[in-house]
Amino acid sequence: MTYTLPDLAYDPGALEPHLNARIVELHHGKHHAAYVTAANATLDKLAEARAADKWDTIVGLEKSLAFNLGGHVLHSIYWTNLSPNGGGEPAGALADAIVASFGSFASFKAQFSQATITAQGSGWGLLTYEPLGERLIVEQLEVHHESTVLGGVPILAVDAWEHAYYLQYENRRADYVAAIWNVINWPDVERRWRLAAGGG
Ligand code: MN3
Repeated sequence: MTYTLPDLAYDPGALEPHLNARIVELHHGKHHAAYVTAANATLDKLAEARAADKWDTIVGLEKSLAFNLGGHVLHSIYWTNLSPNGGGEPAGALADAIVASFGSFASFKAQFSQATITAQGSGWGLLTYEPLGERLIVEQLEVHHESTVLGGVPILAVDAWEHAYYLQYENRRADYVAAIWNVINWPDVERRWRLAAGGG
């Protein structure tokens, strides 16, 4: 099995003015694509190691898989979490679940924004369904795969790496995060939450 780069459901310029076309083109076509290629290459190298019973590279290969496949998973969520028709607030059962876990939508939004804005170096803000406690949590993910709660399912993922915003927002990550709320695809977040909470 090999991983493939999913197509965007919208034109790269469709998220403007909140996220400009060149950022989306490079981020999807170069950065995300590179994680897909590297994940597949790492799986090939692991197959070679198994076949030859040569395990001297296993530490590096497993780290590489976590980084690159983690990147592919996260970006696949990120692109579908965004929509030219997005913004506003979630409705219905997801809205109720957010209130149950965070007190209010405003409290959730403040926590998620701060987690994303203050991620040190390269990281992500995540809204994650945590199945053991059957609740929603915010995570401040480091790189693609560190400081995460095992078993949690991300339903909203916002990339805070500089390549996600620097061409448009330069050092103003807080402005990028403020703008991204205008294109959040809440129906997609709700769909992911229903699948995760239902065990799908
Ligand atoms: Mn990225």
